[in-house]
Amino acid sequence: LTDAPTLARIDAARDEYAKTEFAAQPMLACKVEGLKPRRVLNPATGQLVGRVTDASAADVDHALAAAKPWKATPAERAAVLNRAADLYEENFGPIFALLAREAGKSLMDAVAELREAVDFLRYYAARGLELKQPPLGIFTCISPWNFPLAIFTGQLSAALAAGNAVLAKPAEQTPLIAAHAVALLHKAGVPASALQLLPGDGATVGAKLTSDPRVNGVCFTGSTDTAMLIRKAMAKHLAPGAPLIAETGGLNAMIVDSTALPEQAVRDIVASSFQSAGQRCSALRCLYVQEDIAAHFTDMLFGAMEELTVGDPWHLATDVGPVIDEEAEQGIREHIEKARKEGRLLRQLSTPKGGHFIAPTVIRVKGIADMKREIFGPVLHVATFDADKLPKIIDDINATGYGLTFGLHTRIDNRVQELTEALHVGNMYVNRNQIGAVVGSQPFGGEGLSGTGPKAGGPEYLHRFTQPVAAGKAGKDDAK
Ligand code: TXE
Repeated sequence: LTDAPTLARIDAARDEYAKTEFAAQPMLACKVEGLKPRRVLNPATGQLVGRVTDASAADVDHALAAAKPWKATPAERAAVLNRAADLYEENFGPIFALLAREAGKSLMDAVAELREAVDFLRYYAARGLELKQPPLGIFTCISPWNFPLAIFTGQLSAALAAGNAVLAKPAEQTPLIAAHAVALLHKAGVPASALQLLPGDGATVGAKLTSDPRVNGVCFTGSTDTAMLIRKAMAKHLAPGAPLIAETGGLNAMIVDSTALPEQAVRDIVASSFQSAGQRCSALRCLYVQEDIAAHFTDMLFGAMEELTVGDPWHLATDVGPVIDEEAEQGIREHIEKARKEGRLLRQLSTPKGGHFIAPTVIRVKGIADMKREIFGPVLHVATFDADKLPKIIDDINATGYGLTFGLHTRIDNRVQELTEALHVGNMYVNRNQIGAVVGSQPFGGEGLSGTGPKAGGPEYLHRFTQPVAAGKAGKDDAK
């Protein structure tokens, strides 16, 4: 990341886009009505980033009527998506500024996210050339705010590469970056009827886009609760077998045993729990440290935490930015306060004033079974274990019902094998941080309450956006 040319581009973008006022509105293949514009604020400073006009109920209806699958050869579609990838790269400045100012991304996270979005465009463009089946028709893509460019782009580029028409609904918190991305995709040559943007509320715009019988499939990333609502709505209103491709939450654990290299494990834990202010579905939530090294190890961890800088991500020195909004901040604060009252708060850094900041925090738990829900912020829960209790820990992790990521720091070969076989998780990371995915080579996705599969950025993914080969098989994977 921190090579000289990238830093020079970051500097130029900061000079040019520090105060730019961005705008977003429904981008439809027909007349737009829209609601009254609302303000989008920077979660680190409370300052205005831009204004968005959300889609009205009539806009949603018109968009559904105007949507048309993308009539082009696979080679033509691939060329357009590759051109869009070039345009994303050329637009580093505004994209970077929007990721930092609208989504509160640190500079490092913003650069990595742009890279991932570009990778998705190029990867699905290439995979689309291999598809034998026709598109399903109209796909609704509903995305979250925590990767407002990468997940948004990943979903729609997969649906488009397969030839579908896309109705994209970005998260309420991050419509500006979504509008910027759609403008670039249109400029690259995606027809307006194949890609329409419908910013707006989940409960109205999102609900309509997942319960209208004209929709043939839904791609969703967000909370497990919302995925359940969508599944119910689809079962009631959409044609039988319409796929739901869902990527949801996680309750992710890591085990550090006494053979681990402590410096490396500490560095990886800090990144896994606190990078992106813990707002990653892959983030580490519950750490198990082997009892005989626990005292020394947690001291090292607290020492490493002290080096983190919490603040406005606009500055290169910032490691941990804000959480996304007031509601997120309050929910996490309540969780921390409860732990404080119960005497389980082990460490918390000091919190800067002004924005929606939560300072990195460590809370003691007996085990993952104490955690009832995903705490989507920079809060790490720590438990200790004796080696003979490993089978119980495995059972507890599996019993959460989630199955997204798992981290392991060990130098015992058998242990890797044993845990790989025993744990129901989508992505397991050994002796490294528990972060993310690499499009094409390390696909990402979970099991159980964490998602339906197939993994994003992997070879199977695009097939779910096409008509199934054998009638009657579709929908089998959606029964979760
Ligand atoms: O999610 P929602 P929120 C988890 C995380 C976080 C929690 C709540 O634990 O604290 O979810 O976040 C749209 N029909 N993750 O409230 O509500 C909504 O408008 C159709 C993990 O942001 O699921 C947005 O576009 N759509 C996660 C999208 O769903 C609806 C990332 C996600 O919002 C809808 C985000 C409805 N009825 C949150 N209701 C991850 N996997 O990384 C809402 N939406």
